[in-house]
Amino acid sequence: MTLDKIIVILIGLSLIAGIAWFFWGPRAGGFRAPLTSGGYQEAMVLVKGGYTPDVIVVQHGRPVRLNFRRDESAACSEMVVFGDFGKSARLPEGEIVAIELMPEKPGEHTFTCQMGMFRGRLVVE
Ligand SMILES: [Cu+2]
Repeated sequence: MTLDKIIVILIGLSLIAGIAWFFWGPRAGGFRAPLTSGGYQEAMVLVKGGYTPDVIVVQHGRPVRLNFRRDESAACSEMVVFGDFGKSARLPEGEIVAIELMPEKPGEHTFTCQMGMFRGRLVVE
């Protein structure tokens, strides 16, 4: 096999890998919480078989308010826990429960149901 054939094969493989990454790779982005009146970065999170959106992007140094609305009765999702912030809340079905956080520095924080089956991420930029 000559060098140019090897190069062609390598280019082909990297193209295939790029296409696979594009379709099946982790989704970049997430929901960017907009700044609302009062200076909060605010997002609604639907709780139903998981968290929607499950990735919420905020800026550090500004308060965050996440309004959870639980639309199911499964006991699994009854609590939401932000371990890194030492916060948790009960989510009565059909009610909007606000959780306020202050992300001081960039990083990633997971939030889960009390058993850790539902998972979401707060990405702080
Ligand atoms: Cu659970």
